[in-house]
Parts: sequence; structure tokens; C-alpha cells
Amino acid sequence: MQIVYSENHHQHAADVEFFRGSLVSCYENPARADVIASRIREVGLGPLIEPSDFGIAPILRVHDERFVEFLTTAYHEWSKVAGDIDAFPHAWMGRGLGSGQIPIDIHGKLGYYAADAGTPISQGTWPAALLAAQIALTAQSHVWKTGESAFALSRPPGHHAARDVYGGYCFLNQAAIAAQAFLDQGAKKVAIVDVDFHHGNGTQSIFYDRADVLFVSLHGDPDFEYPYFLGHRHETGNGEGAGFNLNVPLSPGTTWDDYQKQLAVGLQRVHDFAPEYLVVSLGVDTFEGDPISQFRFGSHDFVELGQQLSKLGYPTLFIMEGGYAIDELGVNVANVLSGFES
Ligand code: FKS
Ligand code: ZN
Repeated sequence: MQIVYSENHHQHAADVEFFRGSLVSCYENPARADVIASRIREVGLGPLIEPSDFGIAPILRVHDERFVEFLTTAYHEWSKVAGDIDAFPHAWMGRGLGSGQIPIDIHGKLGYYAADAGTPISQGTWPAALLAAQIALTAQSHVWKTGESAFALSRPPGHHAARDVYGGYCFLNQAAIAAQAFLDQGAKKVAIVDVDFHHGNGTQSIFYDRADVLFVSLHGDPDFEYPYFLGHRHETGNGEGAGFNLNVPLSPGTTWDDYQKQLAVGLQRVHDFAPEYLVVSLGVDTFEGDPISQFRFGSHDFVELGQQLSKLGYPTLFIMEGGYAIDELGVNVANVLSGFES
């Protein structure tokens, strides 16, 4: 399997995030991608290649131009008033309290574009987010050209980023950008399966009205878990997209045994949809030792997850999303990919 990776993800290195009212070291940190890359090298899963540059156009097929403009300048604007410290919003519009007008002041802009106070913007966040999108596009292009599968080993993650919203450690939605690239290159149907512990609210929102992308997500029930406001079972798509969104919210404590039965239903839906390509939003925060999530997968279960996904038989593009148990992270990700290849 082709693995696309760049060490320049190190540029995105925020200091702290809010956790239960305190500031704690960021869970989404550079060590994550480092340990995944080193485990992949160790088990010889495939060559690690550097990303190519596909420019901004494929990103603007998914994201709003002013939003992208905001991301490119946000840290600079912020540091002029706040100094050399990570940028956080402190004010949101609240339901019914916004006219839609975008504020000029950076604090207003941060509140306008952010979904939460858990996603710091550091000095190198924009270049790293842009690079993550290029990694996804490079891996996508490999799958497109060869029909083989590939893994975009990137961070920051992407599945919480919507057309003009960042949050949940995500800035640009790599899975959505890659799915759209397949369509723009001539594919008719693409399925996205999101196995991260958290609901891929950004991805769902981007494709909610469309029938050319099927979105299937299994995740912690949003009544209790981040992102809280989307990911319920009754959200099945809208207009032409009606029936092309499948959410499977699961209880805290869900084991692989419980999960795989639900996964089989989700993968059957993918099979019925008959896409030409499969994009997997790969989070391994379903692991029992994950510090911010509530499922109970063991490391060996990830091998089976990879096997289940490979049974569908589609050229598959894996995009790295979450997973925070740093000691087992490399093994868990490599297990999915080994299971897929076996
Ligand atoms: C509070 C802890 C919870 C939000 C959790 C974000 C999860 C992100 C993720 C992604 F794949 F995007 F990385 N914060 N500070 O795992 O879904
Ligand atoms: Zn997650």
C-alpha cells in the first residue's frame, strides 16, 4: 500500500486545549503522526512517499473561499493583538443571534468560523492543514491512477471541518476533498465510511444534500459525546441526498463484538450503493485505552476492522483522523492496514 507522509506536520503544534475546565497538553500533537510513521516503517507496510502539490483549487471544491482566506491569515491577525500564543475564540453567535455578517475583528472572526474552544490555531497550523490536504490528494491520485489502495498519513485531522467551519482539531476536511477529487476526475459514486469514535459532522454536512457521495458513520452517541449536535440516527440526508447518509450512534463501552454487527450493516449499505471508490476516515480512538473516548476495542480488533473493510473489494483511500493513546497508536493504525492487506 502506498503511504503518503511528510514530517512537516510538525508545524502544527499547539500548546494546550481546554479539558474539563482546565488547560491540558494537546491530545492532537505531532508525536501522533511520528509513532504511526515509525510503526509503518517497522512492519514494512509500504513505501512512504512525500506529497505533491495540487494547489488550492481542489480544496475550494469543498471549502468556502473566505473561510480558507481566514485560515491563511488567522494566526497572523491574532498574534498582532495577542502575541505569540495559540489562537482561541471566546464568543459565538448562539442560535438566532447572528445576522450572518462576518466580523472584521479577529476575535469575532474566530467565533464566526469555529465550532468549539477545543481547536487552537498555532503559528504553523495553516501550512500543516494545507499539507494534510495535499497528502490526501496525493494518496487520492495514486488510488485513481493505479486502482490500488493508499493511506494519507496526515495531521491535523479533517472530519469535523465543514464548508466554512473548523473545530474538533480539524481545519480542512481531507476525506471530503479527496472524495470530491474522485468525482471531479470522473467517478460517479464514492462512499465514505467513518470509523473514528467521533461523528464526522463536517463530512456529513458537506455531502448531506447529495446522492453521489454515501456517508456512513459509526460513532459515540452524540447525546453524550462530541460533536454533540449532529450524528443521530434520524439524519438520513436531504433532498437528492435523502437516503445517502447513515449514522450508527453507539453506547459508551461498545466492544468490537457489538460494533462489528453494526459495521456489517453499514458495509452492506455501501455494497448496495456500489461506489467506484471507498474513502475511510480512519480514527483509532475506538481503542479501549483512548484517553478521550469510550469504546473498548483491543489492538487485535483493528486487524479485523481492516479485514472487514477490504472484503468490500474497492480501491480504498484511508485518511488519518483521531486516536490519542500514544503508546498503542502506531500498532492500532498499522493493524488496520495490515488487516486490510491480508
Ligand atoms: C476536550 C476534548 C474533546 C473534542 C474531540 C475532538 C475529536 C477529534 C477527532 C478527530 F478525528 F477529528 F481528530 N474535544 N478538549 O478524533 O474526531
Ligand atoms: Zn475522534
